[in-house]
Amino acid sequence: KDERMKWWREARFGMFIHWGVYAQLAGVYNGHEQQRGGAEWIMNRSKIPVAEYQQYAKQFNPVKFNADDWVRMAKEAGMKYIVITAKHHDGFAMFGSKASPWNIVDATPYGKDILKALAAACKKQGMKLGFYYSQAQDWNNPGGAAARKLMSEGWANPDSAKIDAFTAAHNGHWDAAQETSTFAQYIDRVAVPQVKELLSNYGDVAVLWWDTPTNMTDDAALKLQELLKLQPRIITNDRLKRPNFPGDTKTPEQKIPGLSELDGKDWETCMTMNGTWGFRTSDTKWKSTETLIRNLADIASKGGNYLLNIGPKPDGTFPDASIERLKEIGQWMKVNGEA
Ligand code: FUL
Repeated sequence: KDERMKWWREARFGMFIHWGVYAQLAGVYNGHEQQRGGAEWIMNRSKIPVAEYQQYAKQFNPVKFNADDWVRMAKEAGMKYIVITAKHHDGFAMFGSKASPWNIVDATPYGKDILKALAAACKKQGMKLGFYYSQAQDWNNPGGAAARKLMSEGWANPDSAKIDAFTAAHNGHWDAAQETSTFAQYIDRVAVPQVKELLSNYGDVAVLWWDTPTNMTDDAALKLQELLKLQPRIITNDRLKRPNFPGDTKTPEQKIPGLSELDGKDWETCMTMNGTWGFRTSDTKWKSTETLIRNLADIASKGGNYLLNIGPKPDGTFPDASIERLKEIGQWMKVNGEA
């Protein structure tokens, strides 16, 4: 394990990327600002019906996406690995998938596999690439889980009372289309085959980043964990299923542990640059470069890794404020970072 963990322990700094159809909405649904939560949660927060949400994919056409640029920006900032959302909770696969038509190749005018391009650019530039995969929550593929976030917590459809009651009675779902399969069927038909695709079709995969184990069973977790054998050197986190699937790394979110909280296990703090993981037009509360550098130094001095997030725009480019901060961090790293 030590040999396998070596590069990760030395890396210290990585780029998280949250990108999907939600970038197209950018925190606004039917003219209403999403209330609370990251913009990648808008389908759930605003209780957007499945058929309606899927229409946004028809607008998703990131023609300015350039994988080489992304990897270069990460590299110049001193980052040693990238973890991108292969599929977030909205169930949208950013890769070509035979397991579900709800993917970037089959459902968008763009029609190309983002992960293929990114994997090629990473290989060329010597950058490690990992995949975030929301194994349990999936609001579009039938049978996927949905965390219970009630409409009373924010704006939703005008007939919210009805959906609220439905949501409460249906395990967090708000649309009957979400319930045409069971969770076990969703695991077998979507999650297992997609993780197999991710671990087979993109060369070396450095990290598998599971998230939100809502409704996970041991049976489902074992099936997914088994697939990791396809990439014997892969590193995985502690979010597959709690508490009995600890993985390799702990994942403090938006916070840096104090010295007394450290227990000798490997850890990685993931953090946003503003207040959202997915792109949101109205979120302009950017942390200063100085704050970001202080966070990195604090984390590195305590033996952790810093996974700093970018929420690309729907056209495929990074927000200007993110680019600016990456550049400034890079300048500091040139003088102060380890080689
Ligand atoms: C959370 C998710 O629900 C957020 O959307 C984001 O992906 C964050 C890194 O993990 O649990």
